[in-house]
Amino acid sequence: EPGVLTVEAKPYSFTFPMKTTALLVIDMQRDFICSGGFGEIQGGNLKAVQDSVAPTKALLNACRNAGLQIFHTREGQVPSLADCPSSKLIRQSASPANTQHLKVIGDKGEMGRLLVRGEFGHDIVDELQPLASEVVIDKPGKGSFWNTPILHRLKAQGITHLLVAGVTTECCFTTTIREANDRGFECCGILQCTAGYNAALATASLGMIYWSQGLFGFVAELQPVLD
Ligand code: TIU
Repeated sequence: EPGVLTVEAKPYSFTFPMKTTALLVIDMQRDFICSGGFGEIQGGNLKAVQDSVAPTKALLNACRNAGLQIFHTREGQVPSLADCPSSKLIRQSASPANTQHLKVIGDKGEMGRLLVRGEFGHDIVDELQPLASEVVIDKPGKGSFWNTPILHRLKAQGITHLLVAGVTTECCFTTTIREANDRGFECCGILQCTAGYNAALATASLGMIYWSQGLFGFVAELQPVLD
């Protein structure tokens, strides 16, 4: 069928119509990837996530060249933190229950206030900056669908299938795939284009996506998708 592609994937090959497939790039923000950002301050190992930038750039270029629609997300709060649920703030704040984190959401870091919209650290890394024609979704939570317009934006464009990239695998990447799967989108995560701060959890998270004949979707390697 013209315009319909099939790539090798787990648990079995992933077939997607180019016209109704979007690339979704999750949270490739300085705060998660650069030193001195939120992720590193929280104890994140940056090497793996930094290594995912170049493959993600290759995927982004290929999808742009193929005319796919591109969606980017950014995790962050409004400056007042009014959209940050206490459950999120408390467990990442300097409370007696938390002796691990020295700085928390909204505190001033080297790249501005951590995970706050409008700050330098909140924005997407230089290599993956969105084009003016691409959609950017600002999300207050880990998933991309809670408290954002992404469902409506995807529906407005007739999107049925998602190629998913971004960080971190164990957090926002898989949360978003689970949310998207429940809303009827066929999702395929791209292995080399996602990474986490905890390798064991990242691997387990990817395994869970395609476990049991694709519980939440598919996982493909980058090269077959580029080909
Ligand atoms: N984007 C994303 O995954 N946000 C996180 O908070 N990740 C962590 O691993 N903490």
